[in-house]
Amino acid sequence: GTSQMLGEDIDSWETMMFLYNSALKEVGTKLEILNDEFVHIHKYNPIEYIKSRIKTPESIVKKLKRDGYESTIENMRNYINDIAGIRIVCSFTSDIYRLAEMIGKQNDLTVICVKDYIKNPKVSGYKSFHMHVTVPIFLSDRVVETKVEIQIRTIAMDFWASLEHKIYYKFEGHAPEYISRDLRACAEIVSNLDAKMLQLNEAILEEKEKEEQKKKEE
Ligand code: 0O2
Repeated sequence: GTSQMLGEDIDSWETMMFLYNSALKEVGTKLEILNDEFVHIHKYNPIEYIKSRIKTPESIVKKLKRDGYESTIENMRNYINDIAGIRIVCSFTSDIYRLAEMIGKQNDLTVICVKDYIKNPKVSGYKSFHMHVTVPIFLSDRVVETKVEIQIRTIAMDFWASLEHKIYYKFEGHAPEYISRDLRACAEIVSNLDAKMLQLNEAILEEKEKEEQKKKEE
C-alpha cells in the first residue's frame, strides 16, 4: 500500500512526486474555494483560469546544473522551488494583489518568499507575481510540508510569457539583441493594455454605481 511505500522508501523519486502532486491538489482546491467565495460575496470572478504542472525531470536536472548542484533527491527538495507549480491567470492587475493577499492570509500555508516581477520586471520584460509557499500534506503517520510555486499574472502577461517562453527556448537563452529588444517592446505594449483595461473596468464600475444610485432615487 501507499503508506508502506512511503515508510520504506522515504527519499525515492516516486515519493517526492507523490508529495508534489498532492500539494498541487491541496493548493488548487484552496484557490477554487477562495474564488467561489469571492463570487459568492462580490458577484465577481477574479480568476480566469488556473493551470498546474509538475516540472519535468529534464527541466529539474537542467536547473540544478545551472545552479551548480548535483542531481540528487536531496538537492531537488532543497534547491528547486518550482517542482510543483500553479499559475493563476486573472483579469486585471488589481486582482493579482488581491489574490496574493488572500493567499498570504491562509493559516495553513507558509509563505517562504515573494518575488514581485510586476514592480520589478525581469530584463526580458517578464512580469508576474511569484510566491513560494509550503503546504502541509497529511499522510497516515506524519505531516510533510511541501513546496509549491504560485505564479499570478493577468491574461495579457500570460499571453506574452507563453509566447516569449517558446521563442526564448528556440534560442536557448541567446536570442539576437534585436529580438530581445522587440520582445521587451511587446512587454511594454502588453503593460499598456493591462493599464487601459484596468481603467476601463474602473470606469464601467463607476457608471454602474451611478445607474444604481439613480434607480434608488426614482
Ligand atoms: P518553466 O519551464 O516555466 O518551468 P528560484 O525559483 O528562485 O530558485 P529561478 O528559477 O531563477 O530561481 O526563479 P524565477 O526567475 O523567479 O523564475 C521561475 C519561473 O518564472 C520560470 O521557471 C518561468 O516559469 C518564469 N519566468 C521567469 N523569467 C521568465 C522570463 O523571462 N520569461 C518567461 N516566459 N518566463 C519566465 P523556469 O524553470 O525557468 O521554466
